[in-house]
Amino acid sequence: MMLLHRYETLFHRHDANPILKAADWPYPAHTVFNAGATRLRDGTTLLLCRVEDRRGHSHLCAARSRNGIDGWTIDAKPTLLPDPERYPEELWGIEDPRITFVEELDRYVVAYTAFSRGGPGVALALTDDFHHFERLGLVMQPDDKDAALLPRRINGRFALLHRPVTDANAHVWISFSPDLRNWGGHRLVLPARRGAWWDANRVGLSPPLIETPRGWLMLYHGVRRTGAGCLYRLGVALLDLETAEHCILRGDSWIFGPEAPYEREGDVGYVTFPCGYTLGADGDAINLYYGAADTSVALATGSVSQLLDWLDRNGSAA
Ligand code: BMA
Repeated sequence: MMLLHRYETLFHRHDANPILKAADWPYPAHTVFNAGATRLRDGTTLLLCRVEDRRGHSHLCAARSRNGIDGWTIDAKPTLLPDPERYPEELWGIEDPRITFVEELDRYVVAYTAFSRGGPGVALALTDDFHHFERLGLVMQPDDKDAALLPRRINGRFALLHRPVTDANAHVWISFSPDLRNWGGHRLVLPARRGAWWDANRVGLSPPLIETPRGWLMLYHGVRRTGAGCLYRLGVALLDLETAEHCILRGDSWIFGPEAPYEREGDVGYVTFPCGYTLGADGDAINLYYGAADTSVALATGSVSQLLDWLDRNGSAA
């Protein structure tokens, strides 16, 4: 259906963007982007940033701020470095963390991409302070990435969204586990569309799912390949609350994409890549943290209820 009204702005860029960049780092860093996010018990916003060095390898580094916008305190040295001797899957670095606080464990679970000869795979690590980490190792073998755990069990099992590459295309899947180590019950949740669509061929989960009374709200990225390269844009879908396996609504158009100069220019131009968010005290305001052009971290604000309302008007049953 053709849209007869103006496109709505669902996410508003912060004036202070980009809020974090390599020049802010206390040690040599080439680029800082694709940060996982959470709010700590004392209200501090913590960003677990992907930091790429001049070898091209990435590690993770924590930055903390009272207001989630400025005044960042950045760890003086890398917070989580690849450990290829014990975890060979991390040979070429660790990337794109997504953070989920799991009340049952009273710990944060970080899902990240471990990159090595076999390609990118999904690894998990547990922490309660972002200083000490317990690695669980690789839970999804290559080629797989863009994973995040749900904050609670679904019908008795932990649930992980992830993005395996299957038939040369890439779709979002869900898998289940009794113990975070053994995974099964794999199901396709959100397939990439085909043809001219903005989210044709390759999609992936962006930040962790947002639980709402109507279902799990999913922000996902679509990769549009063009003659000039790729465009990484953001879309929204709703998964059913009971199983998180079924997409009940999927937006037709993308809702956020590279427009600002810092999103269009950088190591990989035309990329907006959110890996985390925090919610406001009202449970509705979303602070979305995204990597801009694989070079810096930026912030955009939105609202859960507005996203749901937009989906009702611009989504279709998938
Ligand atoms: C994806 C991931 C992201 C990156 C994006 C654009 O495949 O590797 O880390 O931001 O490509 O380069």
